[in-house]
Amino acid sequence: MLYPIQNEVRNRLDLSGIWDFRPDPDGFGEQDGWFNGLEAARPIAMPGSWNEQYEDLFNYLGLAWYVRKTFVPASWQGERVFLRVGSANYQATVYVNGERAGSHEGGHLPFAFDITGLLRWDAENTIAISVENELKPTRVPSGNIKSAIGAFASYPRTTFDFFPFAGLHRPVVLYSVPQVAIDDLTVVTTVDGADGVVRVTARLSEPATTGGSLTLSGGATALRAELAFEDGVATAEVRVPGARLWSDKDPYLYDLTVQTADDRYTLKVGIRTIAVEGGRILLNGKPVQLNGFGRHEDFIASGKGLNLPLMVKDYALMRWTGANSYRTSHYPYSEEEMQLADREGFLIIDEIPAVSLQFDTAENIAERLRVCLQQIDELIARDKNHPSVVMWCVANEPMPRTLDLAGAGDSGGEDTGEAEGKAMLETLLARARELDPTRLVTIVTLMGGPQSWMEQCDVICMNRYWGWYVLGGELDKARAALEGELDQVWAKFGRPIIMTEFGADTMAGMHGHPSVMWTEEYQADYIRMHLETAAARDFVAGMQVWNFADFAAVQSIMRVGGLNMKGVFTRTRQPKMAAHVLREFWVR
Ligand code: GCB
Repeated sequence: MLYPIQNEVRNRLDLSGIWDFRPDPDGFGEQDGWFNGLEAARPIAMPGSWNEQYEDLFNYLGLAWYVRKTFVPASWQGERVFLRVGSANYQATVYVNGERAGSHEGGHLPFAFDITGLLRWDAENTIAISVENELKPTRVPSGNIKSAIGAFASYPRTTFDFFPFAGLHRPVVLYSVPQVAIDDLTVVTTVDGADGVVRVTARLSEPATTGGSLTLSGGATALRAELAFEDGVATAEVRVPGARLWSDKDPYLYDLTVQTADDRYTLKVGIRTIAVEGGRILLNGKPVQLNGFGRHEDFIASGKGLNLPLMVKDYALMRWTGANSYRTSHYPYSEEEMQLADREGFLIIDEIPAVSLQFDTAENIAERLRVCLQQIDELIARDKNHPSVVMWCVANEPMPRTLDLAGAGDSGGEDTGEAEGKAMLETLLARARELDPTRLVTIVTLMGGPQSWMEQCDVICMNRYWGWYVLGGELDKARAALEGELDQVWAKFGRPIIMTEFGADTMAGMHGHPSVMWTEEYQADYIRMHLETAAARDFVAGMQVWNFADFAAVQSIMRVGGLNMKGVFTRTRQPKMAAHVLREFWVR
């Protein structure tokens, strides 16, 4: 799943802009031929969530249609043309000139269909995409589940704590490639003394036996190797003497160009290694701390739609706090985000949309397992060449049927679904490892969940809310509980721990002395307490505050104004006091 690029042999036409739009709550669109054009259409921005663009569509999650017309440049004739959707949440069907081109299930990941045979070269083409985001128990993530546990009795009825934004969230593009194209590239880097070793596997769209080459360039370096394709696959290696390694401090990128008889593709490559040793995470053989955030793709008006100015600003704000890392909680972020992370030197925990997995009935579990495996396959295919991605996360807070919040994961003999959970989670971890043995894999665990679910993780990732959901207002007791749990988990597993979430809801502008819950002072004290606790423990390899910014959640008694307010920045990106605490600890 290569990112579409423009060069001398490949073309790309971005269809972002204002499209025609119409909700289809009764599902008549297909039989009434809405793919040919919409009557009574309203304008909508693509990319963008429809929920934030129209007040009457705020809670609408049913079927809706996007339509626009476009010419395809005549110079593309003779090439293969694809229509690619960056992300459609949740289920989408694409039509070109009235013909069905294909369907895709699952948000946050790209998909493409070969539409060469459906195109008109002498007239405008009608592109239609129907999308729906109904909340269903078998979807990932799930909704409308009766047995959902937790404090999130909410409207809409999600099992997760963020707004279920719907629509075309990332650009729809047309792109063309030569008949025999470079279909896929896998780049693996290792370090040998002062040398970097870059191993490239290239796959063609046809099982051809042919020649090609690769060039790695950067600074004074320009290294070349031959590619001998057999059955459409070739592997070659280049050794880079005195390589400039990629890191969070020096995110140096080389240009890798692969050339075949007809095609050419250029990719940014960072030479780096990632490993675990005892309680440390090693980047290029040296201990590294992952300091930063859990985040969301979320903003006023754009919803979960790609918002490039916001993205650049958020990186600048994260840098201002001294952060060098984040997790793509709770779904894959845009490809543009990952490119920026490579360039800016952020260490990414890359997560599939498996948030709050439930272990209810065997049929539901099996169906979700199928979807999760597809999401792992698609995510790794998309992101495997990003140096910034250091870890795959296959689930956030899988949910046992009952929770032991006061203890550390001993539910007292009840049937928690621990066995079913373990079987499914270990299948997911194994899949990620099999597809990419070069990165770390993990599950982000829930407070009070079974510790046996951590057993196969390279790094133990813990979301903990001591001092908020448990022992709220009692930071001294919370500190003792946190210390006790961290030390116990370290003693048991002997692996690095990242606190992937800890946070306190905070109403910007609310103050208190003494500090009480919801005030800026309380959040600042809470975060300071966590960072001090971590600093005293070498095995804590990362601290990611929940959350970078306030974000849209579902309506419930837990979420003032429908917002989760655990951001250290407000939704409009103004710092709360806690952001300055982060600077004290992280800016070096
Ligand atoms: C969690 C979830 C996250 C929530 C957060 C909270 O554990 O992983 O999605 O938003 O808690 O604020 O409750």
